[in-house]
Amino acid sequence: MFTCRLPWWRSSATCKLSWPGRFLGEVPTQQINTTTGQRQHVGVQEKQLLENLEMPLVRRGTETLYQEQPKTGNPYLEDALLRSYLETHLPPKVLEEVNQDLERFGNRLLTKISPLGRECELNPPVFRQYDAWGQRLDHILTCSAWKRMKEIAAEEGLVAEGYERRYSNWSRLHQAVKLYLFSSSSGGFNCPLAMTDGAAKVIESLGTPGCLKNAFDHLTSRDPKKFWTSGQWMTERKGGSDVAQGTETVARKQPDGTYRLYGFKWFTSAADSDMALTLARVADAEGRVKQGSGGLSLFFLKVRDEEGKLNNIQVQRLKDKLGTRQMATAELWLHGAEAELISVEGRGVASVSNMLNITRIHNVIGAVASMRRMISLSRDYACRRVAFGKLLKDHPLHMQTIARMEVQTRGAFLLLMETVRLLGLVETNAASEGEQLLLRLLVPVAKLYTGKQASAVVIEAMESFGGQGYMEDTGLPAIVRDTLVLSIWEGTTNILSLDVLRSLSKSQGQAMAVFLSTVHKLEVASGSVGLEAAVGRTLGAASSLTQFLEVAGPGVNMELAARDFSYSLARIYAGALLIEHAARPDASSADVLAACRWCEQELCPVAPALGSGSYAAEAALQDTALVFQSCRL
Ligand code: UCC
Repeated sequence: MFTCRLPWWRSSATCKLSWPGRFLGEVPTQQINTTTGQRQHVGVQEKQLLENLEMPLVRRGTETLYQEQPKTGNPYLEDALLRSYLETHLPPKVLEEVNQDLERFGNRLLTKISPLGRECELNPPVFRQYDAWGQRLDHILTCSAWKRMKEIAAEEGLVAEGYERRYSNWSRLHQAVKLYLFSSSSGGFNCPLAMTDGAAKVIESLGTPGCLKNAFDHLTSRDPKKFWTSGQWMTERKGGSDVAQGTETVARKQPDGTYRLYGFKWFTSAADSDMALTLARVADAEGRVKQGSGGLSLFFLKVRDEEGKLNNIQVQRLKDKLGTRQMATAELWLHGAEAELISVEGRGVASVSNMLNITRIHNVIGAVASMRRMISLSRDYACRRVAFGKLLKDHPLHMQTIARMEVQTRGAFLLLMETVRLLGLVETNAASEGEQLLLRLLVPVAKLYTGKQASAVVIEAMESFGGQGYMEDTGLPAIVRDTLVLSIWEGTTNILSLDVLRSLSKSQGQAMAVFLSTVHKLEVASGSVGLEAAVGRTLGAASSLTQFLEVAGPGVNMELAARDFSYSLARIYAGALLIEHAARPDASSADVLAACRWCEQELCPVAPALGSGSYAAEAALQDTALVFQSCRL
């Protein structure tokens, strides 16, 4: 029989315990029975926790796993990074008010909103197409908790906050933080809010023309009776990503100047919304339409009339999705839906991109919120669950795993805050040209990177609960399912990587110059104790990126490099933000550790891959061969 003789393998008669906030040192251990009858070594501090498990079998009725469920408190008060970020950046007067509002909101989330969110998950929308007598109904029935979420969203100003601008450029940040706290308790209602915010943004960008004033007032209302949500109907059968080629819907002009839309929308999220923005091709007098991006225009429509009758729209069916099941996503036929043209004809994609950039920021909010939620639960569980004679939190490997998730979440969080900070500046005309370009660049970078991070983190976090993480009634699988969509909708990772290239080429390299000069401001932090190496690695990665751009000539297929290039931007910029946060005089040791750990990873993956020829034309041929030759001998 093989016997391992390595010193770390031997069991110890004592264990080290650290309780939240204090170190208990070495404590005597004793043996105790658990539900499974195993005798485990535990410290006296854990005895209390395990007493329930000592209950005689006869009193237990059925043999079940018996433990307290993981719990979290006020999500605002428990989020040290969020609070320190706000304390660092908000002017004192704004901080005072925002702090009060967030503490109150955190309590509301904990006591009232979270249970509603769970109710939404358990009562997904139902589609009733016909009544008993064969009459077409097309009713999408949503539960009372979903309806209540809409009222709460209005009361809390979850969209309004961003447009009232009572804190000037900081209002967007305040709004984003509320949405971040709301997101994982919202029962999927964050999705309609994303599109509602995006629609308000489009209307505002158009100068809030008279015909859209009423809609704007509804979208940004704090009155639950008046508040509207909006859909964003972009996806058709031929194109989710390739909107320019895939959009078949035709708009026919009416004598009164309005339009009627004819087509089929394949994927319309929050189909119970009050209004929608959608793309269509305007037909000329002969019924011809222009193909491609230049043939697309943007339209506004109301989904129902005052009596609740659908606007010449038929619901074909609800989508059977992996997640976000709380929210109705439908296939819709437009049989002459009345609509108003709201963009310049042929400028539909450019106009709707204002909406896309906002919904992509919401996507980042959702990603960071899911990670934070799962880590909070995982951390709490680690303080309750005993395995191999001690709490999970006393297993270094377990804590290493959670710490890695924490580092990822912190990087993502600061990327989100930075994006929203820039958005606030741009919207209040306080941004420099460089900051405007940086915002345009960071939105796709943050969306694509955090979407992927969130998927990885929530799956890892699910595993930290063992088999319980896989159990539907814990609520954990729902969080995982809802997170997995974040790298898909609002533009997949590759589409967003190409958008990063679009933003760089449109600015003719200026955006890249601003990016690099912003990262180089880090040099001031290089004197901060404990951060020297992190600063060195981040600046080194920025140099590698610069070199990559210098040598990336005709031999490099930038499309092939787009994803690694975007990841490099995300990692370098998040590294810079983590270092900046850790270099504050009142930074915590966790802030410093997180910055250092983040910067230990490969910060510029595009550089080594260039060296190995991954972006050469032959590499593309090799990739194709690898994929297709793998299916035959
Ligand atoms: O899935 C959907 C709804 C789900 C619910 C969402 C809720 C989210 C909640 C999160 C909370 C948890 S709706 C469907 C989502 N679909 C997409 O995101 C589409 C993905 N595809 C793309 O993004 C493509 O890149 C396209 C469609 C934008 C490519 O279109 P084109 O027409 O081929 O692209 P062009 O020709 O390059 O761009 C046309 C114009 C250009 O401006 P000009 O003409 O002035 O040069 C571009 O610079 O549009 C401009 N443009 C942009 N401008 C394109 N994209 C952008 C942008 N992002 N920002 C600014």
